[in-house]
Amino acid sequence: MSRWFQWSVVYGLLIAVLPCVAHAQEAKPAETPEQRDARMSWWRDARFGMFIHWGVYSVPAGTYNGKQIDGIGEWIMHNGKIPVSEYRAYAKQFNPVKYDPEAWVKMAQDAGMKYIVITSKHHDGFALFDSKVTEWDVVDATPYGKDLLKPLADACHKHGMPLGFYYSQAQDWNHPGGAAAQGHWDPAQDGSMDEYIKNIAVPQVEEILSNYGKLAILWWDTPKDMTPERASVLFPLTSMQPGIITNNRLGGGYEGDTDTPEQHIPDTGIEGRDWEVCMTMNDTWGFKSYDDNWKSTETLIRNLVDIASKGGNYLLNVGPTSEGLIPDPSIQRLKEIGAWMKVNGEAIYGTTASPFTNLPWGRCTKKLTADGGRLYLHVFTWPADGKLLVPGLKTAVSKATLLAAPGTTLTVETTPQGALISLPSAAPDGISSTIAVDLAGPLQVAQ
Ligand code: JFZ
Repeated sequence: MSRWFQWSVVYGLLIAVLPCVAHAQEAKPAETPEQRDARMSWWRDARFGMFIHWGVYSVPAGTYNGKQIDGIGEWIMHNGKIPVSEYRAYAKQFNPVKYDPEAWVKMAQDAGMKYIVITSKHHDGFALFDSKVTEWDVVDATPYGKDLLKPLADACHKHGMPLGFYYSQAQDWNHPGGAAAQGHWDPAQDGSMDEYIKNIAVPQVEEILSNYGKLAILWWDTPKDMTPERASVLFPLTSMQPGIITNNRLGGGYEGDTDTPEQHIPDTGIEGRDWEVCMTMNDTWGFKSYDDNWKSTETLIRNLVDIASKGGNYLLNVGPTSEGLIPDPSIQRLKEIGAWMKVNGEAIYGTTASPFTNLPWGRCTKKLTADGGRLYLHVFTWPADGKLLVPGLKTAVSKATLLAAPGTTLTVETTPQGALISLPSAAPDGISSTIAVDLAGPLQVAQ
């Protein structure tokens, strides 16, 4: 069993077992379920966000000393066991002169993404912001010399795009005492983790929560060696941003607001939890010059539909280059997803999970009201005979239309097996075509 898999199992267990330990510590006694629902509602409606992994690792871009280093690009220092001094030298080549945060926000919006989460500091300890507690940041260590988060925050606030920061609170491969998944490989990394938390993690979390205006999300990551005591000095800082949403990766038993399945889609929703699948478009979060294993737009759109049909969010990643450019294959996919969202977005935003367990032809999302509401049928496999059975649907249908052709009305027949919808011979969209089904009364589905 690989070390990585072992670590993943341990990490998964930690997330699962520890909440009972510290849940009481984190519960916001003042927050009622209704208040929590109000705090989460924009996020639940959003369904789709952009993840940005950016940092000095985009300079080596997967290659060290002429060798391609296995694994995800932002882990090159760890996987290549690169000494601190050698890794820091890469910062001299990190010069994102082509960085255009306004364009990034517009790209996300045009793709139908409703929030952005960017790495403020990843495991390599490099801060994309002007930190007063270290020289290992974009202002002091690079020729670029300017804070990268500030212009992005300004652009997000200007365009009404909720912004989140990812922060690696435990792993830090450059500051003494920071944790490392498989232990330190350079004596320069050695030191007290409690000193690291006190002198770097706590003040930097305060910086990112204080200096960039309204922050919607704090995305903790990898709670390596994070005890309840250590986590208990970090979690309270989030009260600096009222309403902020946090995830389940702080550690120390703090389960936060959202679960974070990574690089896979759970078979079903996660009972009683808000959850968000984070995923790369190729195989790396941070830019790698030779990772061309791009998922198709079909896969990405069907992932979004599948996740929404289970009640989750999709946080889809881009990994910009050291010049500040999002790779063209990512841009292309975002454009194609955006074109699909223009027609079908209402079937994703503000929807809740499917009432059906298995639809052989695709997925379902829904927007229910007290007297009925609307089902959205996402048809991946268009029926050759033009007949689509919605198995078990017992509620009468008042109207059925194609989102791609809102003027059309589809014929619906009620059968003992469910509702049978007559469809045109050709699917409006080869990836996923959406049928809006208005219910004539409260939803009833035979199980
Ligand atoms: C973490 C980071 O290490 C990675 O670089 C990236 O930022 C990703 C979004 O988050 O990766 C993880 C975290 C948790 C698990 C696996 C990879 N896990 O629980 O198995």
